[in-house]
Amino acid sequence: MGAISAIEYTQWPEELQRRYRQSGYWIDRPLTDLIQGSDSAKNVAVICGERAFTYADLDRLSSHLAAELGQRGLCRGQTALVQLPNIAEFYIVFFALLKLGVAPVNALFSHQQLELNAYAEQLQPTLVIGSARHKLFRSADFTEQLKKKFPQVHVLVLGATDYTDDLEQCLHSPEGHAGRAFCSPSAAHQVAFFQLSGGSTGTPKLIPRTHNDYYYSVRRSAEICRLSSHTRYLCALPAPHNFPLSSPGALGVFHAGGTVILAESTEPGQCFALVQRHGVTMAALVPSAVNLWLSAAERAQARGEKPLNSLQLLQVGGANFAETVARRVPTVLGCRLQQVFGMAEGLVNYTRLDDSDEKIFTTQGRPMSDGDEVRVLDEKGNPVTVGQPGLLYTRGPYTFRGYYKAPQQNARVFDKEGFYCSGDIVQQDEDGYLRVVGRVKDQINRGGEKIAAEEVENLLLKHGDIEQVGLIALQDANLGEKSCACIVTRNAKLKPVQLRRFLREQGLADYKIPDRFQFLKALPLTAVGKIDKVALRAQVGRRLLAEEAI
Ligand code: OOB
Repeated sequence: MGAISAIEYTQWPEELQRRYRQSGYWIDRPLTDLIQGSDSAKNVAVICGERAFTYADLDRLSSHLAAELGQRGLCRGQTALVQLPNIAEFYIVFFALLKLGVAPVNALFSHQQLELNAYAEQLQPTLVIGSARHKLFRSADFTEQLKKKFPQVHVLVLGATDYTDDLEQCLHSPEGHAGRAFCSPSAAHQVAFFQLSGGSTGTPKLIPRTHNDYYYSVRRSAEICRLSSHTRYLCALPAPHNFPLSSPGALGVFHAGGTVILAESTEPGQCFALVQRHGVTMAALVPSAVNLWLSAAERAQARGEKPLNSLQLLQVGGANFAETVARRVPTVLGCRLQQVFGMAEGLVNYTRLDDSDEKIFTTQGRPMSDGDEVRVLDEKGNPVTVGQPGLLYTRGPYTFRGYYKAPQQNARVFDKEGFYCSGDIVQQDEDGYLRVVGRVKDQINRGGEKIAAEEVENLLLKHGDIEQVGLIALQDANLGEKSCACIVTRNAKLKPVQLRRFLREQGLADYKIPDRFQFLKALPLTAVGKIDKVALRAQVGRRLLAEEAI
């Protein structure tokens, strides 16, 4: 038997806990309730390729897996590292672990060794679940290395490998102990799982999410988006991300008894076919994917096709969404638009379905809950006047109170009253709607995928030829932003291709590899000797303009 103890995390102060319960935000129920409602047992919960899973299937398969894992000694209070693509097993594993009280972190499928190792170091997992579709799990090397570091770890891989147990077998092994008692979910006020932070620091941080806080955000999001058992939701963004998981995402759809249709990516060809085939009513996209959908829809219309006929609502969030593009959504895609400005740390803002066009096209929505406290402050910490830009601070019934085991970072991003500073610069109008107008965090938002500048800079600094490096964002017509590594080198012959290889060899996810390298004689510094990113961006911007003019 493993540890029964609960995972330590920063809790809300008692007074707020009381308030959140009294207001009905926290209902002290586990997230496993989401798939156990008796009304929807026969409804289809997930469609994945040619496979369909009812709620009863999700419940049975996740119980089965939980029992199987329980047999192997996994138990409440332990943690797991999971990496699966957008497939039904993602949800089966998620609920199995919740039933066992084992708290997973669900890594993105694009993550590589470096990210997985960083999560494992922080969590010390007892279980690792991967997919043989990912190169890390196709051979024994990575798991052997994990087992050396964490001798207690069990590894399960989906898809046949010859070196470890198959997840599929665990799901479908004889029903022998499905009815046997196994550990129960962690208490509702305890950690259910960990969300991934986009981050701005050297190592990616983990966000503890409790049953109480997450379940509330799911219920409230489903209500705002008016989900029902007729909702057919396309999950095309990476399933673990907070947007397609809970805003209202797949969990919101499960709460309403609707159907989630899984897509491997947001690529329009594949998605349009799924929308048409399954009568999708709602989808969630990042702005860069919206551009591709708009072009593809126009091409389809020119051919006299209407692939998106069933689509009623398109949610867009994760990165800056240009107003001009927002205005094209209803006319070109023939559906309503909802802007979503959220974060894995908690706070999610939505435009409401019955808002005026102006609000929907020009703002990123308002907080979902009356319990959300939002402050827009200037650099000295004073509130700005309505409509003026300032830093976003927030606390509330589903906004976390601290990254996992990261006291230094927590001291930086929380104020004395427990408000979290998201690093976004926003304007709030008289109705409480927010516009995201900039950010102070050292992060690149590459089509909704967040890159912490410091993480990539630290890796590049390990290269013997590099003296100084600063990673900055460059505007990009397709992705919104791309990353550019500005480098001072002692080797005039150093080439971008060598640096890209150097980063890949360290196991860095592809989306974090700089799109561009700019070699400079020196980097501008601030008065305290840090790299002046504002000046650097301006300098590189001027240079690129000059190059284009040639
Ligand atoms: C979502 O979550 P994360 O954790 O990947 O990223 C959060 C950050 C925000 O702090 C902000 O910088 C940016 O992403 N962001 C937006 C935005 N939505 C997120 N920037 C401009 N406009 C927006 N609409 O990205 C996320 C989580 C839940 C729902 C939606 C998005």
